[in-house]
Amino acid sequence: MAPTKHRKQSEKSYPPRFPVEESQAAWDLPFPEYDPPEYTAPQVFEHEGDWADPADVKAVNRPFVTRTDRGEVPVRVDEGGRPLNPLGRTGIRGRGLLGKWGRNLAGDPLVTSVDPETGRLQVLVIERGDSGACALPGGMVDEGEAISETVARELREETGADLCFQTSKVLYAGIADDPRNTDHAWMETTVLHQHLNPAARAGLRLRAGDDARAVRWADVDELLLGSMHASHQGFVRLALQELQQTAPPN
Ligand code: RP5
Repeated sequence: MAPTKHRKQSEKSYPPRFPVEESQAAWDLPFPEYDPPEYTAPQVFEHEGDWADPADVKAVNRPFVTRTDRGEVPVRVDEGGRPLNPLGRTGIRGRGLLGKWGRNLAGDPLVTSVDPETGRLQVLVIERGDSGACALPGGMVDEGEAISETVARELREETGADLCFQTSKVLYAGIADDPRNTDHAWMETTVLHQHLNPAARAGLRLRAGDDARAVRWADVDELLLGSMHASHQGFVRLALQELQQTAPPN
């Protein structure tokens, strides 16, 4: 999935990104004029030792790695020891709103089912409290948490739905094209997919909570896909392919 948002979009609190075209993004390519602003949100410094890393990157004692098709591989670091975004320049240095240097791990539940009234395929989405964007009800991995636990917990907290993901299909695992990404901090997510039959769908008691302003079943159409947060549009397209390759959904 080609990243675009993390070079062209930002959170409201971010300074404007230094303009970077896709052709200028790779760290190997010389770009002497590249002079992006440095930004780490105040709340990141306030939560040092809690969900955020120390301000001094040298005090971090884990290896900086990224998930690829070949498994986890080390990422490059700059002259100050700061990890470099594997997708290249983003137009902002520092960590922005992200707590961890390097990758920030998240999990996303992708729950589909068919609308019993219209017969259309739908996906369970939330309206995010921060940006108002339509999104999968995902969130950050807590220390020591298995990904299936993160996905089930985030789904429960944000939508009220209680599902088990221990045997769910991993639809995607890797970097997310998130508007919070910077040169030195980025989101990496694992997406677990579950398709519900009519009885399982009818048994859910939906109620928006935590970071979600609203929760709903949304028809999977271009209008929805074009408005989704981060890489979520791509994830729903992967789920569609998956469903088309298996039995037609019911
Ligand atoms: C996205 O941000 C991930 O795919 C996940 O849905 C989400 C995690 O961030 P928060 O919802 O916790 O802000 O990149």
